Amino acid sequence: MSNHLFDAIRAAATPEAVFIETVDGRSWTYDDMLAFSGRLASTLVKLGIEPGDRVAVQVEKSPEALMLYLACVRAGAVYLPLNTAYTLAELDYFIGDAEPRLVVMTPRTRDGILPIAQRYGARVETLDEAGGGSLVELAANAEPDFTNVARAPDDLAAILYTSGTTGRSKGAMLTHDNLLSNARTLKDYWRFSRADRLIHALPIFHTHGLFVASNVVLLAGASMYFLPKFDADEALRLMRTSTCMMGVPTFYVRLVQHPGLTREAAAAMRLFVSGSAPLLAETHRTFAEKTGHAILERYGMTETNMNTSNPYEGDRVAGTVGFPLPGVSLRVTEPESGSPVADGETGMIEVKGPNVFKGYWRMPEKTKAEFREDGFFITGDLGRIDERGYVHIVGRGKDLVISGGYNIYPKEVEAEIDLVPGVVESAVIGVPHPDFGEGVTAVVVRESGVSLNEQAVLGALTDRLARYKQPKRVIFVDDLPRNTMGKVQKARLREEFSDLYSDLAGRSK
Ligand code: MLC
Ligand code: AMP
Repeated sequence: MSNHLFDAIRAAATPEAVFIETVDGRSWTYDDMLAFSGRLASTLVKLGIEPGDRVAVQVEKSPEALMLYLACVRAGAVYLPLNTAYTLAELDYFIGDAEPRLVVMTPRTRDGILPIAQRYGARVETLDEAGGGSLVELAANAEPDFTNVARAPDDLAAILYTSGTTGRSKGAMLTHDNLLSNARTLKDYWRFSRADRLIHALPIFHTHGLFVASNVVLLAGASMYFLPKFDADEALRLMRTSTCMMGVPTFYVRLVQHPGLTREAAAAMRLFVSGSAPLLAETHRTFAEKTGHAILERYGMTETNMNTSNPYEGDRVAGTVGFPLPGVSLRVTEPESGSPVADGETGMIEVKGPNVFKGYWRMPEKTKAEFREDGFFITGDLGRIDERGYVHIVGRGKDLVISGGYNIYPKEVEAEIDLVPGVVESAVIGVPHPDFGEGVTAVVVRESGVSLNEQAVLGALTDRLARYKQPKRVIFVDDLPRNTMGKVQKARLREEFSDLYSDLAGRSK
């Protein structure tokens, strides 16, 4: 029986070749991966997981966690990874919305999540960063030879939540073919082969680290160093025995500030990829001066996987995201009407192709609103295509902050701040931050006579919002600037506070 995504992964696997090495010296071959993901898949079936059931996973990064994703694919389940920074309040929403049959968490967070999972009828198992936990104990006695559950190209492989500009987060439904077609395209476009070793320092609960990095390695039969998190010293050390790295711009900002980044240090490397947020042209240039490597920037999103990429051979132009990938149609339109803009003009980026998701989980109206009649997905990113065909992202039509590659929707943060006693209203903006690209910043109006300070506002958010969503600074003002329609003028606030973090320049890690 055919399992669309996993059949391709299995076909690319060389049994004895190394698949993952960790910095603490553990190592997994492709054979190990097949056996362990088989044991886990057998366990999932024994636990009653049926095709289409969601398996929610909030665990620290480990090879075992990645194999749990593969086990879900093999068992026909829908993998639902959750950022480890999410608070219990946030998890309550995700678990309630997705209704997973199983929730896998770290032993450390079990007590907090257990009542939430039980409330929604989900079973609970654990997995820790060292590869232990109740799920692994169950798997120890399970059968490694697993007959994969049949899955067609259009069947769901994963749901990844992305925050919404209005209201609650939306679960992007990704099919087997969304993931497979995109990973195949990237493997070829970026020339991945068995000879490659990737420095994997991204989290594995978002598209970049989970699908782009891991699926490309798997389909190439390549190997990777798995780092628990990004660390510039460690990345530089591993560059001597690796060939590629994929990262968010913060990785590159930190690397160019490191005295160890030299031509010699990067001599064994063939490719550095950046994405998830805009890479400053200055970072691109400095990196090239220091190493001789032009970082390859590409553009994607949770709903679409990767859409564009600078070329492997040819000019990798700083400040652009390159060309639409093979099989991906991209156009720039008038945001309201959807009609194409004149050549070279700025408008809404829309995409269509096998990479584009199936829709938002249980939100048919939201799904409909974000697609045009002819099937193009409206990304919310503003861009233009230059005379050479390179796509430039020039802004966002959506009110979104991207900090260190994580998306933060101001509305979600504003809603929490507005609940703090003494707050009249708030506006959350992103302003330039030397390390994270943009720093989440709250501009708050407080009730007259109330002695509310920055610490009190931040303290009230601790248990409500993931750490990366919490403002780095809270500024108090008498009034928020508004236009004649009464809408808060965030552009004015962004300009007024544009230097807020400039004193941190040169001090990032
Ligand atoms: C950590 N912190 C952040 C943060 N990451 N704050 C804002 N933005 C972030 N991204 C908090 C920490 O909790 C900590 O809080 C403080 O900031 C300093 O932490 P740090 O030690 O400097 O952070 P570090 O652990 O080094 O993490 C920074 C990072 C990491 C950039 C390496 O955030 C990261 O790996 N980001 C990658 C995100 C990603 O994978 N995005 C892809 C999404 S998919 P305290 O408590 O100390 O104050 C996508 C589609 C596509 O976008 O196209 O790819
Ligand atoms: P996410 O919802 O986390 O998948 O984030 C997707 C968003 O990240 C896109 O809609 C873009 O706004 C942004 N993004 C991704 N890659 C790039 C890039 N190379 N340059 C600028 N923005 C990017």
